[in-house]
Order: sequence, then structure tokens, then C-alpha cells
Amino acid sequence: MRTSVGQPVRLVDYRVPDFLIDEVDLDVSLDRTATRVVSTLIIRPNPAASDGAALTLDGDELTLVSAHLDGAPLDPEAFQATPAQFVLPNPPRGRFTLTIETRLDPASNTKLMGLYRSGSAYCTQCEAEGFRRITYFLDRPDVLSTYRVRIEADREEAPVLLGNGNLEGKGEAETAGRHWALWTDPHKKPCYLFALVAGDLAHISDAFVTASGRKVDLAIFTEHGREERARYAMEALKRAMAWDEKAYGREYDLDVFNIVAVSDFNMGAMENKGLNVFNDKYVLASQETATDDDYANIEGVIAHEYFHNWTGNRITCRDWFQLCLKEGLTVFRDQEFSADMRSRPVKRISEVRGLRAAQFPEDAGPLAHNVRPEVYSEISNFYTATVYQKGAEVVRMLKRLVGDEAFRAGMDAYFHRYDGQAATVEQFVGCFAEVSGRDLDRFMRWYRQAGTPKVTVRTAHDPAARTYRLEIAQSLAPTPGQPTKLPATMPLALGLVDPEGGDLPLVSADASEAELASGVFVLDDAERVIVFRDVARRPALSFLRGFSAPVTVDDDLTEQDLAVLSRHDPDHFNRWQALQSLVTRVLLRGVKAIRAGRAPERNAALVAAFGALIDDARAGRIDPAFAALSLALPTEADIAREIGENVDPDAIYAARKSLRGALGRKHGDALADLHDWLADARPFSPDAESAGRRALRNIALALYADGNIIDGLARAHRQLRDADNMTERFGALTQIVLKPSSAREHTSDAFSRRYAMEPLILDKWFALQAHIPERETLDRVRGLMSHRAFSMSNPNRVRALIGGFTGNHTQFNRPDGEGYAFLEEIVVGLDPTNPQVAARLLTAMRSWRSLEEIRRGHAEAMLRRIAVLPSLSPDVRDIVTRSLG
Ligand code: 0A1
Ligand code: ZN
Repeated sequence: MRTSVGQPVRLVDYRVPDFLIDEVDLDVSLDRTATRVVSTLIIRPNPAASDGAALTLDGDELTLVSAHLDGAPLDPEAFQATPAQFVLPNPPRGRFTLTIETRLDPASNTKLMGLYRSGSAYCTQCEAEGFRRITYFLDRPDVLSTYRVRIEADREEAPVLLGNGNLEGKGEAETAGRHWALWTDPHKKPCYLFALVAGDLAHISDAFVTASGRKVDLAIFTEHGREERARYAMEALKRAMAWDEKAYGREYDLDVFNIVAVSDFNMGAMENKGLNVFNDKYVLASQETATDDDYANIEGVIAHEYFHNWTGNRITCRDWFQLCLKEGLTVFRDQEFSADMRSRPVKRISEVRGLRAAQFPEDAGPLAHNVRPEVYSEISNFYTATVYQKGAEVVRMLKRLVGDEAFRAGMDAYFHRYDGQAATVEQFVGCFAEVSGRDLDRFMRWYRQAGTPKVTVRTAHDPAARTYRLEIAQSLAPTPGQPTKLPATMPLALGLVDPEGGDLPLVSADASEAELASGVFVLDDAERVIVFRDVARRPALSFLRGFSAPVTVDDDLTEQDLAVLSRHDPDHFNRWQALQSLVTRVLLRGVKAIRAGRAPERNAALVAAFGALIDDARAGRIDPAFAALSLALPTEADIAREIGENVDPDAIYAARKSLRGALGRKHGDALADLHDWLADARPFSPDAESAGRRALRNIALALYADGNIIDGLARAHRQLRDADNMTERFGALTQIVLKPSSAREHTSDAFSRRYAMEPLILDKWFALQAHIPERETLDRVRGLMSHRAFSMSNPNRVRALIGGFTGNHTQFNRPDGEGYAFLEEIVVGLDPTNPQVAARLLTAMRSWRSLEEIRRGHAEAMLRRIAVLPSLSPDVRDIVTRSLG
């Protein structure tokens, strides 16, 4: 195992490469344990670098067989090769050809980086630094080459041979029973976009004609027998291709686009040029097997990888510090695509929920880092919510600041100017500064400062003067390595909502015409005061509409204001937010009361607000998907984040349970009626509207069951029996498994037997059991590790069961520290075989400092026990070191 921790890599140390590799010719002869790779590289000194440097190629656990320079065997004195490097101290001064043969053992590659086996297929994963596990190379994203790849394999074992680009030829190999295929990719690309797949795979095919009339052959490859489940993904792909033409004028640029679904994959999916490789959970769906969330995720991830063809592949990153250049931008693009395919406000609420759940805690803890980091020890650990989700928020703000037209013009300029190049964040933002004429220097701070800014807003209404004064201020707390912070430019969308409903016109001498017309005010400095005129009655301030900046807000709204906004705000995001804020306030007081040994309050206004919402939903006055999101209480982790320090997970759980019980009891009849009314006789469709009805039905059931356990479980059993789709079936099972009853084990076992051959469904079942809020859950999870469908070598299984358990707020954070000790065991055990997944699991400790003293002590002790182990991977070493930092 590679256990050394390399020197940290720093952005300030970036230097252009000393050599360029113009052409790569790979001859890969596949064998389970002895694959041969002959790599022929056309290399020349980089004219932009100073000459005379040695050529140092990267490797990782490589075995060299032979090396030739310009066709002649290299003298052993003339180079040095270790598993981690190939050095030619005195390379030729001009262009030369280097041929290197390496031997690989894909069957023993458990890290799932480089060439490995998933099931019976061969596949590769090269981002970020996996190509160096296949052959020695300048493994950095600013070295762009054309590739010609010959793949040879046993015909019986691997009838399908896939590579990047276009298929040039295929035929029988010299060795009996073997065949080959030749793939060429005319587009220059960095090696992290290289891929090959070989195996006995089934496929479905289709075609797409681009706006300029180019016919593209589309195919999705899966395990035999699963191919029909790729139909939805194929439709999503065609929608994405059409959308990118319309929204950004971007066409696809090869004759084929292939997608392969594999079951062993460290991440979600990978945008290899013309050959996307997917975790099968983001491809396979059917009415019987997939929930509506699965469908939505498939649509989003398919689009994300496709959109990378322009934002990532045609224009790539100069170095890995610029990762957000492709990821933040591509997430923004896939979010906008999904918003156009589905309900925009509902999509926005889901995005913000996701950002708060995953990114805010990262920003608030020891793992906080810039959207564009400046130092890393292990790049795999920077595929984070900050780079992806906050990176997308930053692009969204940019669009708000410059406006739709200038945003499109800036994107056009970016595509035009940097096509075929490896670019930087400065170059990207520079395009928008140029087309809009705006100074974006302070905006750049979003990329350079970690942490979530806090925006404070204080309001004052003067009835005599008919003015409404807003004092707005931003601040940003220190984060690791950044003691002082500066204000960043942010767009603040707002409105003044009349108590009767509806927006007041915005009139002020303190804002520009454009700001008053759009309702989007720019905060450039630490503070800004805006006095609105002609405001006769005190309005309710609707602040940060659409979540126009990724910040937390400290306002002085009353609960009465929140109640008004929750019913009347024309901005749907803030309508949802108002109710969430109201619930959060009640829950925070509830937690306090419980910790002080008192009963939590009964809040009549809140009960009434929920009642109104349920009535509106039942009467069809609001979108069911929106209603479902509104009825969902903030999660335990949401409340913990609001509390921020000295967190007691048991008190949070109790407060939340008490409120849910009260709401469920109070509105029992209305919820039951809503649940019945939503029982759909229509044929199943995965569209957003139908999905919204199912989401509402499931939340109605959950809330009802919280207040009426016996009847609720009876309803859940009926729903489980009658459901014709996985969303409703699993929604029912969730209630049955999470709540104690004599039927729980039997029903749960029956479900797992029914889906014994469906690993993706069993993942949901593993995760559900890991979420049971009871003390026995840890033992249950340990027991499930021996389940025949569980395997520590499959990342999806591990994430479902172990990752699921770390999301169980009360049980992972048990006061006796046993939850942490369990995670320690898992991380240390998994580290030697799959360090990436082990490191990611360990990030569950990222909020340990905000816990109350006893749990905090256990958490710290656990991290310290790991930190002193001598042979950790660089991945886990990095996370544990930063977590304690
Ligand atoms: N670029 C991919 C994410 C990705 C990153 C690293 C991987 O290595 C295991 C795999 C995938 C994306 O954004 O979809
Ligand atoms: Zn991506």
C-alpha cells in the first residue's frame, strides 16, 4: 500500500509542464491478472518552459516491463523506474518517442482507481490520478494529447470492447479466441478523461441528431438482463443533449456517445470523453425498483456527465486547484437543466436543503476549504460539497449579478476563447467581467475564502415618515488557516410583503434603478443601508429570495412575519423558508426546554400553519411537491447546525419527535384524508407532477403515523401491500421499520427476500435499518455486515449501511462513544483496500467539535487513535489530520 504522505501541493507553486505529450498510442492486452499495456508517447519539450529539465513521469504501484527510446531499447543506466516514477534524466532536446510497457493485475485492484474489475467486466477510473496506475505519464490536467487505443481481450470473456472517441476498426487477434478494437479520439484531452471498458455486456441503443445535423449513435451498456432499466437514462440523455444546444449553443462533437453502468464505483459517475462510466445506481431504474428520487438523480447525473463534455472536457482545468471550474459550473448547469425539466421552485428548495445538509457543516468545521483550494495533500479528498455545490452557488450568484444576457455572453466568450485548453477560475470570471463591464474582484473572494458568510439584517419601520429601513451587514468567521476575512460581493434578492399579501413597490434613493426593478440588491461592502419610501404599514421582509447567496441569515423577523410569509410570499422558496424558520425557532426552544427538564411548548401558530398547508394541499391549491417539502420538518442535523455548539443529539431527537407527534395528532383526520385522496389509480409515470403526489402521500403517512402510531402502521401496511411502485412501497416500509412494532422484523425480512437479487434496492433497505433511532441499531448494523448481500468491497453497499449509520444522529452519536468506535474499526479495516471510500466515511466526524462535552471527548479520542496508526493511506491520514487541526 502507498502509505507515504507526499508533500502538500500548493497553488502558488504551479509551473507549466516541462514537456508536452502530443500523441498517445496505447496497446492494452487485457488479462485478469496479467494485463499488458504498451504506451507509445510522442513527447517534446514545452516551448513555454525553460529547457534542460529531466523527464519525470508519474506512476502508482506500476511494474515496468520494458522501455524504448525512439524505437531502441533504453540502456538501464539511462533511466530510473520505481513503482511511483519513471525518470529520464537526459531526454533528447527535440521531439522523441518513448515506448513503455507495464504489467497490471486488474483483479487485485481493490482501490477501484486505474484498471480494475467490476463484476465480470474490466473498467477504468482515471480522475483524478488513476491513469498513472495504468502507465507512466505526465498525469496532470494541463497535458493534452490525442489518443489511439487498441484493446485486445478474450472474445468470450469480453465481446464488448469500448474506448474514447470513435471506433476505427476491429478484428480477430493473432492469439486464438482473442479479438481487438481500435478507438481514436480526435479531441485533445488530459489523461484523467481516458477510459476503456471490456466485458460481456448488454446494451440499448438510440440516436440523436444535433442542431447542425450530425447523427450521434447513443448506447447504454449494462449487465445482461438489466438493459431495459436504462430506458429512462437514455431519454434523459437525449433531453440533456437538446437542452445544452438550446441553453448554451453546445453541440456534441463525436459520432458516438457511450455510457456504461458498473456496480463497483467509488463515486457517482465519470465524464470520460465519449465513454461515460456510471455507478449503476445512476443509470438503472424501473417502476418496480426505483424511487422517484432515483429517477430525479439519474436525470441529474446523466445530464451532469453529458454537460462535462463542454465544461470539463473541451475546456478542462489547468490544475486540480481549479476543480470547481468544471465541477461547480457543471453542477450549476445540471441544476438548471433539472429546474427546466421539473418544477423550478421545488428544485431550488431541494438544492438548498442539500447544500445546508452537506456543505454548511463542511464550511463550519475543521475540513473547511475554499471553493478553489490553495493546498492539498490528497486531491481525492477535494471532491467535496464545497467544490461542487458551493461552486455551483457561486456561478448562480455570478449569473444574478451580471444578468441573464451578460451571463450567456460570458459563457459564449469562455467557450470561444478557451476551447481545447486547460483554464483557470480567473480566466472564467474574467469573461464575465469583460462582457458586463463589472468589477468582479471582490466577487473572486467567494473562491478564495472558506466559511459560510453570515448576513445580518435589521429592520425599522417609521409609520410617520412612511419609511422602512434595512441595515444589512456581512461577516465571515475565521476558518482553518484563514484568521481574517474580507467582504465579498453578493446579490441579495428581497421583497417587502404587505400583511395582506403581495409585494410592495420598491422605492428608494439608496439603490440603483436596476436594483429596484429587479429586487436584487448588491452587497459589495461589509455594510449597506437601504431606506425604502412610501411604506405606510410595516411589511414582512422577504429576504434572500430564491436563496440568492449561500449564506446564513440573522434577521429580526417576528413569528407573525414568518406566518405571513409562509402563506403569502410570492417567492416560493421563501414561502417554504418562512415555515422552516418558524418550525426551527419552536424546535430550538423545545430542545432548550428538554435539556432543562421541562416539556416543550405547544405552539398554536405553528399548528395552525400546518393545518392551513394540509388544507391547501388537499384542495389542490398548492403544488403537491411543494407541500411535501413544506410538511417535512428540519432534520436533526439541521437543528444541530442551528444550535452550533454543545449539541445534545438526544434532546434534538426528543424535541422533534414531540412536535411531530403533536402535529400528527392535531391534524390526524386531515392527514388521513389527504393520504387517501392521493392514492392514485392512474398508471405509473415517473414525471415530476406524479412524483410530487407520491412524495406528499408519503409525508402525510409519516406525519399521521407519528401522531397515531397504531392506525398509522395499519395504513403503512396497506400502502405497502397496494403500492405499484417503489416510492410508495419504500415510503410505507420506512414507517414500519423506523417505528417499533411486533410486525417490524417480519415485514422487513419479507421485503429483503422479495428483492434478494436487487442490490440497489437492498442498499435502501440496509440504509433504512441503519437509521432506526434505537440503541440496538449498532448491533443490528454489525449483524447486517454478515448479510449475504453485503460486501465491504462494494462502495455502494458500504455507503448504504455504514454511511447510513453515520447519518443516524442519535445512534452514531451515542453518548458512550460506541458509534465512533465502530466507524474507527470500519475505516481502519477498509483503508488498506479502498482508501478513498475509507476517507470519505471518516468525514462523518467533521462536526465533532460542536458536540456536547462527553461525546466530543469520545470523538476526539477516536480521531487520535486513528492519527497515531503508522500505516495509514494518504487519504485517511489527510482527513484525520485536518479533522484534528
Ligand atoms: N468528475 C466526476 C467525479 C469523479 C471524481 C473522481 C472519481 O474517482 C473515483 C470519479 C468520479 C463527476 O463530477 O461526475
Ligand atoms: Zn462533475
